Amino acid sequence: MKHNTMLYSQILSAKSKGRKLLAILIDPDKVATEAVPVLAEKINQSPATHILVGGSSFDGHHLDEIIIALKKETTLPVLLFPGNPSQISAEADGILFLQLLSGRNPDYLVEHQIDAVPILEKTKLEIISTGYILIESGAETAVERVSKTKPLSKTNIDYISQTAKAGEFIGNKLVYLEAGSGAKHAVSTAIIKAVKERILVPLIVGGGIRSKKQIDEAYQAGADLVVIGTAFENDLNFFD
Ligand code: 1GP
Repeated sequence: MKHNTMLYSQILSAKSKGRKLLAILIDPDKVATEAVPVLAEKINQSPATHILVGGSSFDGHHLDEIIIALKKETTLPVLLFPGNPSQISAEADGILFLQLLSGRNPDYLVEHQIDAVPILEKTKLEIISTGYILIESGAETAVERVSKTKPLSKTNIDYISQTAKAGEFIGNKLVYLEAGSGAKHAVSTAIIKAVKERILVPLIVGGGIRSKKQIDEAYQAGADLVVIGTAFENDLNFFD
């Protein structure tokens, strides 16, 4: 099956025009299908440009239903943000095909990716190779627990940007700096700046961002796309 290709071009075009992107993350473990219409209405009223769907330990059980329900109510592109290969749905538009570059667990560097191939080959999902870098954020996060990997030290900024650049050299089309969902501290602007200066591909930043001010600071520092999960989950009027 031929895979879609439009979403990445749109991200590149937004980056070249300096148009900042915003993704709302939906963790299907925390959302019932019946709740989607209200959620989607709020998403439509927000400045979001993308919807990410996924979670660290979700088993994929009602993923298709959630995405079908979302697509009924909103025209925003839906990108999978999977914690494992069971979180693949042909109903989405694309997938962040993640490689956990900060960790040294082969499952999350290559094994899950190989397992995902036969599933992805049956879909048209746009596959966007994404270097995923977990940064220390003050407490253990679900990504750390589930992947059994350590985040990168937030003080070794040069090593973080070196890791991001390695992702780009490997062929990652996006780099995602992740503090972890509900993180105590978001990725610092110093880290975002250093990574931005070193890479050419678009930069995603997420984890622990709780205010509009923090979103703006991440953009100012160089994030092309900011991800908001918990703050919106806790307050559907977050963007009002
Ligand atoms: C998590 O980066 C995302 O993978 C979003 O994090 O839930 O803290 O917004 P929050």
